[in-house]
Amino acid sequence: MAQQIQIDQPRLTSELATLATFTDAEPVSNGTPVTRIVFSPDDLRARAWLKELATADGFEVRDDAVGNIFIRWTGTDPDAPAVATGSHTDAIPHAGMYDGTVGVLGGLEAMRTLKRSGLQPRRSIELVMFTSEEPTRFGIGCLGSRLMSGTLDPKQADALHEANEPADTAKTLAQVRTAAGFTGDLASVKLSPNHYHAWLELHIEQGPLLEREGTPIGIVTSIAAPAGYRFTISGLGGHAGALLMPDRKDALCAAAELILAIEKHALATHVIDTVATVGTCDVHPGAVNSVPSRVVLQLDIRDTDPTRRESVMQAIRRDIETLRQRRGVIITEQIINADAPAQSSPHLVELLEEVCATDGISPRKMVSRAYHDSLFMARIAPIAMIFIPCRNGVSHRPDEYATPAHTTLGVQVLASALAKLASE
Ligand code: HGY
Ligand code: MN
Ligand code: MN
Repeated sequence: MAQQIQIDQPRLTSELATLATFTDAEPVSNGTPVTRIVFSPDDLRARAWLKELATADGFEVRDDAVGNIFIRWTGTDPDAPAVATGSHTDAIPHAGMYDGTVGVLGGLEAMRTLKRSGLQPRRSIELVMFTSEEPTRFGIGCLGSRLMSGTLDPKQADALHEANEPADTAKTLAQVRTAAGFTGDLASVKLSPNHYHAWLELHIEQGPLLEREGTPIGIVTSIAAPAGYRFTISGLGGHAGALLMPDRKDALCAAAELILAIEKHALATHVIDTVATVGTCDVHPGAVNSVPSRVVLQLDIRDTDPTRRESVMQAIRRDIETLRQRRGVIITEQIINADAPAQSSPHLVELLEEVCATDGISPRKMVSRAYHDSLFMARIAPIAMIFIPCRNGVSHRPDEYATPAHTTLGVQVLASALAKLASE
């Protein structure tokens, strides 16, 4: 199959660049910054553009009640469970232009290439663009794939509030999605476990290993398990001049100790797979001459082993108890998500190895420390992921970069694998 697969690299590169223009991020000198928050005007423009491309290619296009987009090439056996691929096009603030988009536009290019090659797939091949893979707007990632796989209750999802807006003005997912035109019942998003025959996702590695080892293709064998928590630290506010130090219950000082305790306990496992990040810190009232009375921290903690991840949380909770007593502050914990890791299908891993061998590629098997929609698609289908290198392992930054050659090779492997799976 490989010899007939001619990926249109110039078109793919140009479409990635066009998709990157759907952003309101300020230009910078060292890269292409992209901010594309779910259901923002830029996100809606990107969705419309993608649908136009797919329609022009003669594929069937639909979206579901939460805005997941499905681009389908119907096979000769239309009732057989389809082979699916895809990723996301939403982007966190000041991110890069390759995270997710390589899997969406690469998937589209793989389907076009197979169609151009004259393939008549038995199984339909379907490209999915997921809604809200990033947690930016509603505080939890993978909204579209969680609902699709039945791992998020539809009513709970609709009641999610915008995580970074003041409580009294934050909109719910229900309000935002219906305003964007997605008015269906979220319960209809869920797919049955045998809806897809197989699921593949092409993505940049978002780490340094492939580039460091000079390997052009990674085959993901497992996806680390992410968990998210919100800590609210409540102390005693007051005048920065008049409130004397011994009388203070400074919420931000307590938060600072908690952040360092989180780092300490993540490092204490001495296992490279344990990672913990406090990515947001909201200080109230946030005035230079006012002692912080309340701080809200969001913790992102991940591990390939959920038991080890939980042991880190237990150690953090012990330090929280000490902090409460010593500083006289109140610290509450709210769980946002605590997901299980996902294992790739051995059959799909082997199939990707065969495709790489045929194409003369020596791939590397690896763990994905970033989460992806594949983490949840694993609940309803056999999965595997294809990684391509990204420069210096950088991601979620404007200088995120994948070369056209690596991107094209990733799409070529994806196209060959889709063709094989569609004839199974
Ligand atoms: O955070 C992640 O792992 C993904 O990029 N949303
Ligand atoms: Mn991301
Ligand atoms: Mn991603």
